[in-house]
Amino acid sequence: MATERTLSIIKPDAVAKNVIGEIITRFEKAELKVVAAKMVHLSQEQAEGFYAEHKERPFFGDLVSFMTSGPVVVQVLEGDNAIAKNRELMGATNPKEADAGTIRADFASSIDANAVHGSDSPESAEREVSYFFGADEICPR
Ligand code: RTP
Ligand code: MG
Repeated sequence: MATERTLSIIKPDAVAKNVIGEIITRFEKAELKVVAAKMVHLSQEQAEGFYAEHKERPFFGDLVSFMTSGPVVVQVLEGDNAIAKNRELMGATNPKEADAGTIRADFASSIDANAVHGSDSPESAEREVSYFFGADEICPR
């Protein structure tokens, strides 16, 4: 299986609930390694640019205002099949539909405040990792 990198964001609701460590533990137990990490309070411009693919969607304004409502933890996770593995650990976008034991089932409160983001394809992973991190900020392990 191919080693991949994916971008993870622990969203403002999960940071506010003080479950950063519990979420990172899920990644580590699944053999995903943190190879880059930072905490940031996104500006409107950063959040709009990050979610540009959704800019015509009716929920775009709510998404940007939620993502700028407090600090987030942005990380690059590395491991076998990291992109799909992270999406499995996260669970469905709407926590009401997320499988038991997933991060969103356990920590998310709504479809907006849904605890985590994860890249959804190799193309978005590449774009999203370089959106937040320069090559010199990633530490292969
Ligand atoms: P994310 O990008 O944050 O990892 O979430 P996702 O792939 O599971 O979902 P996506 O379709 O990319 O949507 C991005 C975020 O927008 C909010 N959303 N609201 N009200 C709605 O119908 C709706 N649909 C999406 C969610 O907060 C979702 O995480
Ligand atoms: Mg998405």
